[in-house]
Amino acid sequence: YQCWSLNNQPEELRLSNWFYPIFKNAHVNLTTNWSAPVVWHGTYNERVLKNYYANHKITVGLTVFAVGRYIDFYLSRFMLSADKFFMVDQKVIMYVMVDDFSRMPWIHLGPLRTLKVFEIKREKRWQDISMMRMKTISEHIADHIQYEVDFLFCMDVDQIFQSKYGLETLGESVAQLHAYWYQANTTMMPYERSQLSEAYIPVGKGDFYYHAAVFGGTPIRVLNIASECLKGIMKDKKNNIEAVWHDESHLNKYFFLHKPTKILSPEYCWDYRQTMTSDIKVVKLSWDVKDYQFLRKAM
Ligand code: 2GW
Ligand code: MN
Repeated sequence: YQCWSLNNQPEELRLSNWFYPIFKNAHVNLTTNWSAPVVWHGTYNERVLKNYYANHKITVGLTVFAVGRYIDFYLSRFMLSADKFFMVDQKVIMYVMVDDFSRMPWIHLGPLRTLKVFEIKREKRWQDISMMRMKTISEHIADHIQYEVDFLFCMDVDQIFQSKYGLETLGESVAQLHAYWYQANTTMMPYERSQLSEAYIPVGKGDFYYHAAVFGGTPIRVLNIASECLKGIMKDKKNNIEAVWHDESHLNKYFFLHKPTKILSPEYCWDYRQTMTSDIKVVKLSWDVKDYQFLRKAM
């Protein structure tokens, strides 16, 4: 099959070496029309990746936010599962942003894992808790994260790692296919459709619907993603409009304008409430439950 040479991938990591579409499935794309790999379980060679990174030591960052009840409900499960499955045998720095240090769970992480906890102020509206993550992420990358890691992931806290989430996911800019929309036609996707919003994508345009629960890349690219999204969010605020899916709408606009260099299959952020199709071989990360009764109780 074709040998793709990937922008910014070292020679040894050309697709022909680590990415092999042995898993042929008529329903799913293995590469995009701009030649970015769509990583499914079975399309990558773990041994090749491991050997390569044995000689090219890296550190991977992971940002996660927990504000209010989300600290008590989700944070431990997220962190403990990440400790076990996220970038096994690689150096990891978890950046945890909470609105209350005193409720930070006391968690022992394995070797090769470091924890940095930051206190952030709590936004009043939940939409802002979600959207303003883009501001905090930008500030922290500019301040220190860019000097500390080679790759960075930004994730929602309401999810649990289920199996190895590894080196195959690394890239310059990485986007996550949304579990609900990966088989849909772009006209159906819940992009922002108002021209008044910075997140506007016209009907008939768009590539995929990406899930904002996971995005990543090199720190400089993630800084660009987050600061561009924040720009859109703030411009919308000035114009008194809010995109239908908040930061996710702006992220989709960003990846529409700046195509991701790697895309992760829905196995990398699966919702078990969805019917499992034969496409889904191994779930790496799954949505946690939403206990609205508990989560909505005032603090
Ligand atoms: C969010 C919604 C309603 C009530 C509370 C919160 C909330 C969110 C909160 O009380 N505390 C908190 O820490 N958060 C953070 O924001 C947390 O990191 C969480 O994972 C993230 C996004 O909120 P979440 O996960 O409840 O929203 P989802 O699962 O519907 O997320 C998708 O849509 C969001 C925008 O509406 C974001 O784009 C998100 O990235 C998407 O996955
Ligand atoms: Mn979520």
